[in-house]
Amino acid sequence: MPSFPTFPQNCKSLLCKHLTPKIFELLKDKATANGFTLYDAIRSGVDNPDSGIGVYAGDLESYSLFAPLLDPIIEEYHGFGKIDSHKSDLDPNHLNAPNPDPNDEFILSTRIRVGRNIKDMPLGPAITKAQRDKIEADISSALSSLDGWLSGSYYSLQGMSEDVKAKLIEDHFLFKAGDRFLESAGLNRDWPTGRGIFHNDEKTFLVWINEEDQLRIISMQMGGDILEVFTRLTVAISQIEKSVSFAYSDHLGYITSCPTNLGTAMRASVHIKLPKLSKNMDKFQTICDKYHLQIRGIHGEHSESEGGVYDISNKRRLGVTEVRCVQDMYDGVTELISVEKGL
Ligand code: ADP
Ligand code: ILO
Repeated sequence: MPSFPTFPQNCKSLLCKHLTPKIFELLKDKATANGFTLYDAIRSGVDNPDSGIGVYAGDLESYSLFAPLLDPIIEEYHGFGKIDSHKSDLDPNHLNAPNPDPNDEFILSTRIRVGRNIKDMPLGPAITKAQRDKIEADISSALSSLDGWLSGSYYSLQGMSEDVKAKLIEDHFLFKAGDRFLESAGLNRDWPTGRGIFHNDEKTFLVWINEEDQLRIISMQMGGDILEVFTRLTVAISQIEKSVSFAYSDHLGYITSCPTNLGTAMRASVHIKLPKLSKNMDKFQTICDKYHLQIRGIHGEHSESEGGVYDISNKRRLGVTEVRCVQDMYDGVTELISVEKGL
């Protein structure tokens, strides 16, 4: 095990904040049953001091074995304590979300995704190539048996032409290669084998296989009908759950490789045009903070905004239900639209 890492003075990651020499000494020689060590968990944040969080888990056991480091990070990110428990609610009837932009003036598109990982398998940072390939085969086969509007095809990344890949990424359907945070976490090993995307003809229901999580189940469409997008996602999840068992704990909800995704593993977002409000970033940020929202650029995390269009999504995922995640986004977006209109 390398020695206690040094971080630059301006480092703001939760890893840098919570990894004390005492915790490092306590955990440095521990490894999970899958051989995942403290250093494996923190490598991404050490290599990338501009990380917001900086840690990844290799398996469910990582969350208990490395709890002295991970619990305070989880608590600070989600406001969720060691003895709290997580509850799920995927019932669209509990969501109050009439389209906040019926004339399509502000919201370009809506996307809601959840991360899922296979029960009793290591997570991506600790998985072997054989295990990852098996997941690709099992999940793509389970997805190919879906019918009706859920039916679609699986496209493996390996066989995909560069043109098709570039178009899918440009159109916001496919993940990008080469993320340096995932690279250091060991999530890009054996790239591109074992990875791919399933989607229906309309590309309103998609599943990423073996990216940051083993499944990213996605519902998306143009415009602001958030309820329709959520409803489609809940139907898709329940159909997939008929043939696949996901990693879940009563305390942490759905288990994911990044602690920010624990719980619901849900990110509900809109791409929204806010050219006036975004000229006053302090005001924009204050409204987002009030509704627990995160601002991203339009090509995903760590990307920039273009033409006053932003990706606005729920920040909380653990200790709140799925309905609450979407409601946070909905309530905040409604206020953002109202403020933009008044400017
Ligand atoms: P994740 O959603 O899994 O956290 P990213 O932030 O990297 O991952 O986003 C993945 C892709 O989804 C990117 O191409 C991003 O632009 C696209 N995306 C996210 N939200 C929306 C949205 N509301 N409409 C269209 N595309 C979206
Ligand atoms: N490890 C990166 C990303 C954290 C949150 N995003 C996810 C789950 N993709 C960081 O610490 O900034």
